[in-house]
Amino acid sequence: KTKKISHVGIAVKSLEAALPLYRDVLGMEFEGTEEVAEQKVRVAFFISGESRIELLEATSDDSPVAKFIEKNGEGVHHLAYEVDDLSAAIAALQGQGVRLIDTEPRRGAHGTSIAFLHPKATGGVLTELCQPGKH
Ligand code: CMX
Repeated sequence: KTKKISHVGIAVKSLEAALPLYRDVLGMEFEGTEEVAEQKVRVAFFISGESRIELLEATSDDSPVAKFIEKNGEGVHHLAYEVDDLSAAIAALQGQGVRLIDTEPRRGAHGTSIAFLHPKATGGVLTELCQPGKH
């Protein structure tokens, strides 16, 4: 069972170029950046009230984020929902025959444990499940 939206992921060409909009124009609290090497991305988190925005920048040409921007341009990349027990959530989805990108939890930003559902199984919305503080 999903809880709240953990964050909205937005693909950008440059974190530095996007930073002033989120921090200064929209007035969000900038939490800093982190490289998630396995995902070939660098991310920046912003807090907006009780919600989080994650900006994603590719760190290589074969990054999923680079491919996304090449195809669609910059924009909303994924929605992440928080769950209490990611392994149980993955097992439940598999039990319902849902196509997954990750059948095992893997490391996301901020020491979270994450798994992506395939956008073909979710009406074109790349969907992430996220368990805080697991990895
Ligand atoms: N939203 C919606 N659809 C997407 C998408 C996205 N963000 N990314 C890819 N797709 C679509 C593609 O348009 C493509 O559709 P068509 O077949 O109709 O052309 C299809 O999914 C397959 O995409 P692809 O790039 O051709 O195939 P890949 O398997 O190489 O990659 C995907 C697709 C979704 C598996 C890959 O983008 C992925 O693994 N994403 C999850 C990992 C990720 O994005 N990590 C960054 C975030 C890290 C974090 O939050 O910590």
